[in-house]
Amino acid sequence: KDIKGEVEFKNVSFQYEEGKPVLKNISFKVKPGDTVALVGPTGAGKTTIVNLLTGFYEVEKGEILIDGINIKKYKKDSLREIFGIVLQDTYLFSGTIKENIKYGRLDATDDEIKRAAKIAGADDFINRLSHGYNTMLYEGGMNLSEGQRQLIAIARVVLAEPSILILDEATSNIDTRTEFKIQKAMEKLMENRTTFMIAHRLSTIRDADMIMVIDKGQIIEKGNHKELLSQKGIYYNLYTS
Ligand code: DUT
Ligand code: MG
Repeated sequence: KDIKGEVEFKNVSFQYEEGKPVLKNISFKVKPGDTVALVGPTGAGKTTIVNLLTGFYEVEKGEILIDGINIKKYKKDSLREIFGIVLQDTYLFSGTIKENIKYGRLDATDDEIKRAAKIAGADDFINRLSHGYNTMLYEGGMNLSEGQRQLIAIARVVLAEPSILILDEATSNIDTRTEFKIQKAMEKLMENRTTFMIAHRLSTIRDADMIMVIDKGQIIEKGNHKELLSQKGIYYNLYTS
C-alpha cells in the first residue's frame, strides 16, 4: 500500500485581521511519512500553519495541496478523515472511556477499541479502573490525570488511522512514567505517517526529518538537525544556548 500524506504549501499568506499579515508567502513540501517539527517563538505562526492545513481556516493567498490536490477540492468530511490531531488540551467529552475512544471511528467494534487502547498504552490503566472501559468521564475527563487523558486521545487517533498527524507536544506537568508511555505511543503512531509536530522538547525535534524555524510568519530556517546545526544560524543558537 502506498503511503499517503504528501503536503505542499505554495506561497501561502494569511491574516486574521486586515492589515496584520500573520503568514507571509510560506512554501514548503513534505514527503509522505516524514516528520516535520515546527519551532519558533510564541506568536510566530506555528498554530496558524496547522490550522490552515487542517482547513480550520481558509487560505486566502496561495494554495495548500495534499497528495497533489488543493485542499479546497476535498469534501469537508474527507478532509476531516485525513487528520489525526493530538493537542495539549485533549478534548474528551462526558461519556464513557469506550465512547471517547470510539469517536475516532464510529463503526469500531469493542475488540478494535481495546486493540487501539493497547497500542496507545492506555489499556493497563483503563483495566485498573473499577468500571474499566465503561468508566464515565466527567467534565471532559477531569477525573483522570492529564497524561491519562492524552493516552485516551492517542487511542482515539490510533483507531481513526489518519494519514496525517498533528501533534502539539505537551510542555506540561506529566509524570515521567506517563510521559515515556505517551512518547512510545506517539512513536508508533508516527510510523509511516506524515506528522506535523509543534515541538518543544529538543529530543523530538532532533529526530525530525525536517525542522522549520518560524519567525514573524516566515520560514527562516529549514533542514534536519544536522544541517541546521552546521548552518550556525538561529537554530544553532537556540540549541546551544
Ligand atoms: N492570531 C490572531 N488571531 C487568532 C490567532 C492568532 O490574530 O485567532 C495572531 C497572534 C499571533 C499570530 O496570529 O500574532 C500567530 O499566532 P499563532 O497562534 O499561529 O502563533 P504560534 O507560533 O502558534 O504561537 P505559540 O507558540 O504561542 O502557540
Ligand atoms: Mg501555537
